[in-house]
Amino acid sequence: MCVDWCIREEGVDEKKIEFLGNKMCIGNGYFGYRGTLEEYGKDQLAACTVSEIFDDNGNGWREPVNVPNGLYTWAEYAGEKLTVLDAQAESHVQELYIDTGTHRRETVFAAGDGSRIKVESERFASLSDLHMLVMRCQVSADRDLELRVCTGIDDDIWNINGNHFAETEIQEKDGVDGIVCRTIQDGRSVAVAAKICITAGASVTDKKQDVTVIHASLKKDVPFVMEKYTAICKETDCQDVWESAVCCCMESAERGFEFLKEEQRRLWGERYRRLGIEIKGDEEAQQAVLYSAYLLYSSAPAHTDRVAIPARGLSGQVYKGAMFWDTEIYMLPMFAFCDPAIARNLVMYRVRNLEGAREKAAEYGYRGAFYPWESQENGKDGCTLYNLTDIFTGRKIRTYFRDKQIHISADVAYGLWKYMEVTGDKEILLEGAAEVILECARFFYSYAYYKKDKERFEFLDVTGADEYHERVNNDAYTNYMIRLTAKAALDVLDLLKRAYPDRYEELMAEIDYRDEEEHIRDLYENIYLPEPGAGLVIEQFDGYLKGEDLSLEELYSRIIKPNEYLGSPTGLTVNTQIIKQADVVLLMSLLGDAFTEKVKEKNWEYYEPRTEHGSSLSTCIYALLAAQVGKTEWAYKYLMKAAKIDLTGDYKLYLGDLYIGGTHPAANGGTWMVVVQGFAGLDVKDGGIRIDPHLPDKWEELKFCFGYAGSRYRAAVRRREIEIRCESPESAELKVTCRGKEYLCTPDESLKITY
Ligand code: IFM
Repeated sequence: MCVDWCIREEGVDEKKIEFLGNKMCIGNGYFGYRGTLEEYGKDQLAACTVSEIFDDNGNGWREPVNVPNGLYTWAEYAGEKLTVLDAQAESHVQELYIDTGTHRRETVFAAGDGSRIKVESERFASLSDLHMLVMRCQVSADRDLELRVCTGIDDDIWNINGNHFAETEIQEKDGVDGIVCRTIQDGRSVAVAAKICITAGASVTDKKQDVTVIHASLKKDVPFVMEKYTAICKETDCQDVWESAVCCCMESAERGFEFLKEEQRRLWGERYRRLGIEIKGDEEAQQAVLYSAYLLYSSAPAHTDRVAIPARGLSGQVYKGAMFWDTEIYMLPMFAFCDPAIARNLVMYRVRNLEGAREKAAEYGYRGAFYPWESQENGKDGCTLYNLTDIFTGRKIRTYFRDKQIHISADVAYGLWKYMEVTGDKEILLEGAAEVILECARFFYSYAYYKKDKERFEFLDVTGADEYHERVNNDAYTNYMIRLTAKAALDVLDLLKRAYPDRYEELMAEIDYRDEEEHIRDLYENIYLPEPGAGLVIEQFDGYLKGEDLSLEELYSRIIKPNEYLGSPTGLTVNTQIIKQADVVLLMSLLGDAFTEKVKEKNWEYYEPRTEHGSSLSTCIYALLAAQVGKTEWAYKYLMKAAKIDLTGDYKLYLGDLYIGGTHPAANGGTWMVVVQGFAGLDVKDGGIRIDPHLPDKWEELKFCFGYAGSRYRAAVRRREIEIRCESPESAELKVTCRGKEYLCTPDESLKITY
């Protein structure tokens, strides 16, 4: 496979510091480290964000904590700090190697006396020991000279809402330096420890205010080399965080940089092999698609189901480090098809947090489970009621994201159901997934309004996927997804009765559900589903089509201030048909079989010019549906927007005065969906899979891997031919549908379909 694994940026540009911090981010699901330089501090948004530890210090809202920066390092020569912020950089390059998850920098400084001093570093977030952030720095010069390399653990760190640590204790043991911190709200401990190993170059070391100063005598072109093994240990998985951190540092130093880097290559290689994506004829798309997968994997909790993937990954604290419906709808598909152990963690996270969802439903006077809009590690909703600020008046805006996005519970149920369909893992029902689906359905029944004259259930005062229009009635996406939840609940009940009758009886008693079945059936049979109307368009919500129908250009011409908020209650899109993100189009891309090709096409064409793509969740869905209905040129255009979002930085940085920068895992997951579920047309269908390709013109061949019901497959889609090979010898036959015809894929020979 011909892939350019290196993402590269040349030159120093202070305006790009924040953007590169996201673009060049590394992570291993345990922590993320922004793509900043070693000499950077809080003003450059240097941050190591950990998963699972959140804090509310009373200054804003609860957010994940950034821990002290163990990579903090710079060189000094002749009294001058050799950093891109202080000195003249003759050349500078920053690179991210996604095949090993390694960030690299190389800067040549031109010193006042004419000498050239080169500073290089490499770092990675280890996949073989998730606690470890490993770095190697190298300094060399074009003549003999004396310089200093300074390195420490910087505890004056960037936080959106200010300091999160009540106490920080400096520690030292066996040549390992560190800091143990305890959060303000819950007193949770995190330790950051670092061991320095000088592996080349004569030097003497001393300490100045917790910074280790290394005096290095450089010989012309002979580098000074230092390795720094930084461990991050949290009390979520370490009994004594400091002792564990010391141990981790020692062990990693023992294994050494090269060994750990080889492990990175092997472990990242396994991930890319699981995806198996090869795009022949389009190197640009190939790189962007793999980069998206890299970012998504970097934030994925392979080690735990205590958290899922935050909306901005582990690239910082934005969006409160919270997990949204983005996980189920956008990120889960790639893992369900390619890495089911991670998919299981993601769905089990919701199972673990059922209680929080029950409490939220009760808080609003409903029964069942109302999942949070911004879910944190404790399953509670981190969303504040006044989430935004009006930049004209400076007043807080009462938003209804938390109160009215009831579709989240349907997305959770949908995700669980899809996970089971793809992986065949029905056992998860006995581990709590059954309750989740049943309680989500119960919530919807308790929320529903039965409209007597029309003899149907309606859903009033909700907010759909399009957040610009809040508090609407009968949002199409919401209603269809609720029906699906009711169906899933009925199927769960049937399955339990048939396959696990004892558990069924127990559960009915435990959650007092016996009478509920009839309610859920009633809801399923009598819910109002907006149907295609004039021009086959499904109205996004009651009255949407009466909104002012204007172009995006016209809307933009009305903007007064660059970051003004366009949505409810007073933004420019209110009372217009301009929407923030895919909504009806999302519905059709997820529940494709419920609509005819013509209806899908017409709705895509209607909503596309009216969509502002003000959310990173939008373009991938327009690409997905376009690919599914054979609008491949449009699909390709939108795919590239989604796949390159974190490469180009083409995204909103502010909602009003709220900073929302970071990486975009939903778009990253959506990118995989477009390629595999859009262009190859893969989905589960009737106890097998369906594959209905529509390749973009320039793609000669698309290869990918997927799993179904515990077996692994490799597929190659060409212009007129599909080839599927089973890679699990003990598999049952797989039913494959293509263009409406059925085929069987057996483990011993590859299936070739001409389409
Ligand atoms: O969940 C999304 C929402 O749909 C649009 N605004 C951003 C959220 C987090 O990505």
